[in-house]
Amino acid sequence: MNFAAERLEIHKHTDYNTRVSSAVWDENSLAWTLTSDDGRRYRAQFCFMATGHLSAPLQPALAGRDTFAGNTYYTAQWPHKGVDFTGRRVGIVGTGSSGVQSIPVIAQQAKHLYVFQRTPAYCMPAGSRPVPPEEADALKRNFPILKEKAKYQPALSFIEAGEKSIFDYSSEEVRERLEDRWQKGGFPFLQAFTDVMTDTAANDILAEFVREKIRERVKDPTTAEKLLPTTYPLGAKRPILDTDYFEAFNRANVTLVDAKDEPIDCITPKGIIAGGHEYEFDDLVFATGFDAMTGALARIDIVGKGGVALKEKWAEGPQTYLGLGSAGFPNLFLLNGPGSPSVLANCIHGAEYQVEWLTDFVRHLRTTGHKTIDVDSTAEREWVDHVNEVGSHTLFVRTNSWYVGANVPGKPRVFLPYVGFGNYRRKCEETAAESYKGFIVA
Ligand code: NA7
Repeated sequence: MNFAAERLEIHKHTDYNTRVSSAVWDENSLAWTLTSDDGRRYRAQFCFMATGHLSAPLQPALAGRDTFAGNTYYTAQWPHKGVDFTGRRVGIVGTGSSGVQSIPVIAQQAKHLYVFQRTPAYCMPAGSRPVPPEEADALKRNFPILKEKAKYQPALSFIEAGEKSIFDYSSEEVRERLEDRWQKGGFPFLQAFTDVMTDTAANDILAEFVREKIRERVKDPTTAEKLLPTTYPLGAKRPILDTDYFEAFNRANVTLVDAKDEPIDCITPKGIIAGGHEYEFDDLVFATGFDAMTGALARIDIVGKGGVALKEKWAEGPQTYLGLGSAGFPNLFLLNGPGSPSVLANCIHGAEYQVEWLTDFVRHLRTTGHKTIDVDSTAEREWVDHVNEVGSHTLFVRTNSWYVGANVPGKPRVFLPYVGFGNYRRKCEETAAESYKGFIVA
């Protein structure tokens, strides 16, 4: 990135242990003052908030949470040296991606593993495998072509997305198509047809396919039944890729504690009481998720023009233009921010596109002799409405998930990402072509 290279002094301040606690805009010097936990202060003309969309871990609101006398681990803050569960009794709360991916691994080591499930998960096989060198070489050679082809794809991904409705195929063709994608593993299964995330009837067909697979994978029919997701559409909570998740429940040392029969009452020094029964263990793992998309920004006191705090401005939900900036917070840019495709697209390539776009914008600012970039509040309001309008046609908004902030008590229910990278890129291109319409350059 040329912009970073031009500003090499940035690297002088690189410190991996620095946690920024506040960022305050100074209207006189037209710069941000950043303060870190250790009291050091930094001045910056521009702030790029690459703070992550799933980087603010949540502690679950469970009675007695901090009374457990054994070791407590959060999947989001896993000890870098690793944890050895050999010979230990372990309890794990949460069966989202982190739980699903930890459970089979912990089960292999632990003496006994108790899995506390509140909502069963739809999982698709990850299909992870060693890639033979010649295949890896071919992929590397083709990478620029694949990247070019993906540019206007809805998820900015290399996946060959289906181009027709599921109802354009016979049931045999649907089955064949799904089975083929299932065997290959990964997200292509979800993208076999155009209407899986917009039409409940289409979604139901894939959801039932996944439930059939769960019934095949889990030997005990009662346990299998408890693991079946039935209360929400497939993909409306973040879809999960698994390796041997359901097979873990075939092991004698794994017990599923399902909230339908045994909701968690509280945590105790010895373990967890669920449905009136106390499950005792040595180690407790929380795989309970994140304050997604806005959590990391909310944990920094960001104060913009006129002393307005970002937290106040976003009290009813995030307001951004293109997910890149928010009116009243000049020269502060969001990467993979709310209101941008972010988590619904390839996040790495999405952020790369935003960095390049913003770099061009900052270069434009400099060449035109200006100092600040702010967002026009009308453009912002229209963009927020557009994000909601597009989201309202999908099944995402009908489900309680972190996509809508439903996993954080008190968080306003707002659909956070923007659906459709292709349209987003076109809108960003138009904006730049029209002298950055919707932004205020001064
Ligand atoms: P997720 O996907 O938010 O999953 C959190 C899990 O924890 C989920 O099963 C929750 O159940 C469960 N949970 C949360 N709080 C509680 C309480 N109080 N009691 C019982 N169970 C609870 O987080 P992950 O870390 O797995 O994954 C986050 C993202 O990282 C993921 O989407 C990928 O994009 C990568 P619930 O479903 O709310 O009933």
